[in-house]
Amino acid sequence: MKTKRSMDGAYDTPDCSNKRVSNDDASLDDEAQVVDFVLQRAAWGTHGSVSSAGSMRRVLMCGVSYYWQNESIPLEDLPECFHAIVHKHNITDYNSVLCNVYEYSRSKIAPHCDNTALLSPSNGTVVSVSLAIRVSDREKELSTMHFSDGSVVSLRHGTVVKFDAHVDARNNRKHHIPRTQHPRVSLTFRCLRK
Ligand SMILES: O=C(O)CCC(=O)C(=O)O
Ligand SMILES: [Mn+2]
Repeated sequence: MKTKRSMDGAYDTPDCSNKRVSNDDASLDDEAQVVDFVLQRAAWGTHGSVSSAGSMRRVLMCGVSYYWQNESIPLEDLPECFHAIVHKHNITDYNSVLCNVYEYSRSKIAPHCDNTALLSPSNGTVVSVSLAIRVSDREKELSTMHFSDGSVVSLRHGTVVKFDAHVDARNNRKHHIPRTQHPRVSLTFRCLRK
């Protein structure tokens, strides 16, 4: 994978170059298997001339496509480990999973409201599950999520953030992730209009 030149011309140092936590898939727990699955398939997101490379974040789209035009993996083709995580966190009523890979210290997401035009009008719930890419980072703060009302959520392995994107859009409450302390994957579940 290519690294990106920063404004001053220096290369950003990868915190994680697609590190597998083990070479033996059978020995991985469900979360490590999901991380591995996402790392192997994620790519820069493209939306017209917009690329997620600008924020050093790869994406993997599953189910109904949300925003990014990348090819999407049908939900029924996801491995059992995905469903185990969904079950563990009791996540229901979704038809779209956008996986974000924050593998560089500069990996981030700029302040935004989610694209509510794409969401089901009657269900604006967004659920984000954080996973540490490295098993050795599971006890650490991986990153922080900031909301424009001043609230800050510490993102750790297993942290679930839930918000209603319709309510947030009405209140112009934006969220952003300024930087990555330790490589993280987020699984973001949405119910999109069909
Ligand atoms: O990575 C996260 O936890 C949130 C990602 C996000 O805000 C988004 O995909 O719109
Ligand atoms: Mn968002």
